[in-house]
Amino acid sequence: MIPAVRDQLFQRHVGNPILTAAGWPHTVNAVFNPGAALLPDGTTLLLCRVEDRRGISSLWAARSADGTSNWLIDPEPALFPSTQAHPEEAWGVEDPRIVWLEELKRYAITYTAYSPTGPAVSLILTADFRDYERVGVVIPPEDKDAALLPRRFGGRWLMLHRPRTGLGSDIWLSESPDLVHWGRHRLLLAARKGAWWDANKIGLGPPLIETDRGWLMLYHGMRQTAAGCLYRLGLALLDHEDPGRVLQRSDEWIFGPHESYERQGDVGDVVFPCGATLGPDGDTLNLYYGAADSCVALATGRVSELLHWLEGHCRQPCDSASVD
Ligand code: BMA
Repeated sequence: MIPAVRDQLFQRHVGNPILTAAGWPHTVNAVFNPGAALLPDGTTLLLCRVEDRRGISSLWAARSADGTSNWLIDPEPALFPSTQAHPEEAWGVEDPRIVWLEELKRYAITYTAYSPTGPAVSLILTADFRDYERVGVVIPPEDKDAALLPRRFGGRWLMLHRPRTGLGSDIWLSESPDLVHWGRHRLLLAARKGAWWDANKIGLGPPLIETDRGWLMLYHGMRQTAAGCLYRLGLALLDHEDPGRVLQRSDEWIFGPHESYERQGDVGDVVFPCGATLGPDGDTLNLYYGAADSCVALATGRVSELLHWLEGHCRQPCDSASVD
C-alpha cells in the first residue's frame, strides 16, 4: 500500500512493535502508552503501562541503550496501584508523561489514577527512577492526559491536562505555585465538532517540545465513527513566553493507524503517544506510542519538518478555543 504523504512526517521503526506482552518477562495482557525519558548516561527509559490479566495497569520501566532494542525490564514495577493508601488507584495507574524539572532536579511523572470515582491526574517525582516521592492526586476526576512544562512561568508551574466537562473533552492549562495546589484553570485547545478528525475528544500526546518558535504540541484527536473510535495525531504550537497562547493548530492529522499492529488489538485503530525523546542533533524526534492499546511502537520524525509543515497547514490566526 502506498503510504499517505502526511504519514511521511514520521517513519515507523522497522522493528515495530518494539515491546509486546509476548516479550514481557511475566504474563500480562498488554504493554502500551509509555512515557519516555533520556537518562544522563544516554539510556532511553520507557515507563510502560502494563495491563495485567485482571485489567489493572501498573507502570514498569524498560531501558535500552539505543532506544530501539535490547530492552531490559526492571524486576519490580516503578508504580503499582496502592489500593489501601491510594483508593483513587483502585483500577490502576495509566498513561504516564515524564518531564525533567531542572529546578527540583527531579523527573515529574503525571499519570492517570483510575478508580470507581473516575480517572484523575496524579503526580509522582523521582530523581533516578529507583525511588519515588508521591505527591498524589493533583487534579480530581474526570481528568487525564496531563504533563507539566519543565520550568516556571512568572513564578508558577504550568500543567496541560484534559478534563471532561459539560462541553466535551478538551485540553486545559492550569497553574501552581508548588506543584500541589492548582488553579487559574482555563481552556487551551478545544475539540472540533462534526466531521473533523479531532471532533469528539482531544488530549495531549507527549510532553511539549521546546523549539525556537515556541512549544510544539502533538495531540491526539478521537473521532467517533460507525466502526468505533479512531485515534490520530495533530500538531499545535504554543507561544514560547506565554504557553497559554495558541499560535498555530494543524487542520489535518499527521499520523494515524495504518499498520496491522495499530489497526488490530484490544482497542483497534489507536496510535497513542505519551513520550518522546530528542536525538543528539536536537531535531530528531523519537515518538513512542501505544498501538491498538496492545503494544509499544516507535516512529521517528524531525522537529524542523513538523514546524515547517505546521506553518503551511493551519488557519491563521489560530483561534485557541475554536470549536467549529
Ligand atoms: C484513552 C485512554 C488511553 C487509551 C485510549 C484508546 O481514553 O484511556 O489509555 O489508549 O483511550 O483506548
